[in-house]
Amino acid sequence: NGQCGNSRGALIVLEGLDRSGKTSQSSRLLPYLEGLGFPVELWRFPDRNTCVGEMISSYLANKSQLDDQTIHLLFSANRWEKRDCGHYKDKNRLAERSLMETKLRSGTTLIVDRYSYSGVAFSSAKGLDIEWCKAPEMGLLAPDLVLYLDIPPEKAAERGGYGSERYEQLEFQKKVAECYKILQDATWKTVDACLPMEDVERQIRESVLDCVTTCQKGRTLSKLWL
Ligand code: 2DT
Repeated sequence: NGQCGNSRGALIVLEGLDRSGKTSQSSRLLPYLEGLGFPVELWRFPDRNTCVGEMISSYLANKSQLDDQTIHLLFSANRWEKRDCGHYKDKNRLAERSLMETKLRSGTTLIVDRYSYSGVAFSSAKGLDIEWCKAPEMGLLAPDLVLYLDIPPEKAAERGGYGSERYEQLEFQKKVAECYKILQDATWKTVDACLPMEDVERQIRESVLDCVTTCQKGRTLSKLWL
């Protein structure tokens, strides 16, 4: 199971606007991969269960105010704290690998609902410089596959409406969509999120199986934006 560096898990990220179906699709993907016998975990960002995550959650619920730079860095810190492991391999040595990296190298595939692309897209949609937004993400693990659930902002808004959290507004989501477009790279697979759920699911499964197989064969784990 992944000893000697072979057969690592894949880092798979789902991105898209609010109401694009990321959360439904990622929770359907989990039992599918488990059923095929792959070790797999479902993660999401922000992870609201840490101290940093609580600050983010309170900001999103409009219970606290933070300036745009500060909240951006908190979102990023929330990814770094999950990357880092904070425990010791033995008494005298810091673990050499992060929590995320350890999982991947031991063969576990991670399905991640939002990642650095959300971080950059949402903050740069507020007007922050995109390079400034990317900087704190540098050195985090780069996904092997980014599934972008593509939906026109107007369509997303029609889907059961938005909640009451910050950012859940059509005009802002339009800006976020523009910023996402700038971030696309070779690891992205765009899926038409307006298709029926089963069709979206089929496309996702296909790309994910492909990716998991490539990673098992030893695709190099790389770092973001270096
Ligand atoms: P959820 O509704 O998916 O919990 O997202 N966001 C998210 C950012 O602005 N920066 C980030 O780095 C991340 C991960 C997107 C909560 C909101 O937080 C935004 C929607």
